[in-house]
Amino acid sequence: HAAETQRTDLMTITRHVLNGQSQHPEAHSDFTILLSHIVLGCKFICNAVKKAGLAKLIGLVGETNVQGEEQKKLDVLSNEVFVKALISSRLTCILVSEENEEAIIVESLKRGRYCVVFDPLDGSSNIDCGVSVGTIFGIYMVKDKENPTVDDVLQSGKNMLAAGYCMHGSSCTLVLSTGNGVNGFTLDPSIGEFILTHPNIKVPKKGKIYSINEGNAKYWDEPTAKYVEKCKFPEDGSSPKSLRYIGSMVADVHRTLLYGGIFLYPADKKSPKGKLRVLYEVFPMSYLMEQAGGQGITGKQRALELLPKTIHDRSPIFLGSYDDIEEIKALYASAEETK
Ligand code: P6P
Repeated sequence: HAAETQRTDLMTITRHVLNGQSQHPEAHSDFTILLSHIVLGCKFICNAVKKAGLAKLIGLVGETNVQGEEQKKLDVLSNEVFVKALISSRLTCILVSEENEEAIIVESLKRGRYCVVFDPLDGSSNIDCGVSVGTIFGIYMVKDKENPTVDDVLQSGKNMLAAGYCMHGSSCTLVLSTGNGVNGFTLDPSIGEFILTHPNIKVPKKGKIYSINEGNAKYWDEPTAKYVEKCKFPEDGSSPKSLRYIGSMVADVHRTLLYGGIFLYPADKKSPKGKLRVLYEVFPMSYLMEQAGGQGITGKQRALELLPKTIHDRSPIFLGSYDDIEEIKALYASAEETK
């Protein structure tokens, strides 16, 4: 009987958010409607990514199709769908996308009170070899809906109301936090719904994996170099950590969230401010890590305390298990002291 109850009591993402999981009861319906439009965008992108391989195979992508239309690159298509889904919610007023140089100010008739920052297809260079890619998003409340300006999105990450990502891989998994912990949902394509499969995700306090592009070792600063050395040759005689690096942030972060360990994209001589973007990579992933009991730091400070100066600002980022982050935090702190 219990099994029967379970099967018919599907906890969809919409129900889960409506069940008061959000900290913003006053914004219940608005917030839920906004999230349902984000979910719609994620479903479309998930579907398009699955077809990408086939489309390329039969020569659709990047060439004209039977109607003579130029087939759009997947990241351009994903961006357009995501932007249109958000605007159609009539609940957004400023959108920042990795694909758009300038912030999008929604026309006043369709304006709402939320700002959404997103990367519609992060890691898209990995599509052709079938590596998982992802959609990353964060949500802010606008300061003045009548006069939205770019300052409404140049807020520190601790003001974010919600953040999440959708990983487009063997299955489509959406991981979301609205400020009350982190939950994972898997798309059931047969009914087109995201079903709760990973309730209340907690990142292990310490992990056995470190995740960094070792090809940049020549450019690392001393704290990162020392930390990676400790991972490989632990001084306390414990076994070395394993290296896992996929090169697609959503995939590397998802593994870190579930298995523990640490993901590192430090600043280095090649990228003095780091490579990853503050608003739609560093903030959403740091928000999720903290909500799951882990940490997200830039080396010197808590990542969510950063105040971006421009919408495409970059920052170094270290994400993952609480104790692993404490170790690299100590190395950066002692490097500061000896300056
Ligand atoms: P690198 C993908 O291009 C991306 O933006 C992130 O998804 C990923 O974590 C990072 O860059 C990989 O960068 O320099 O190691 O190839």
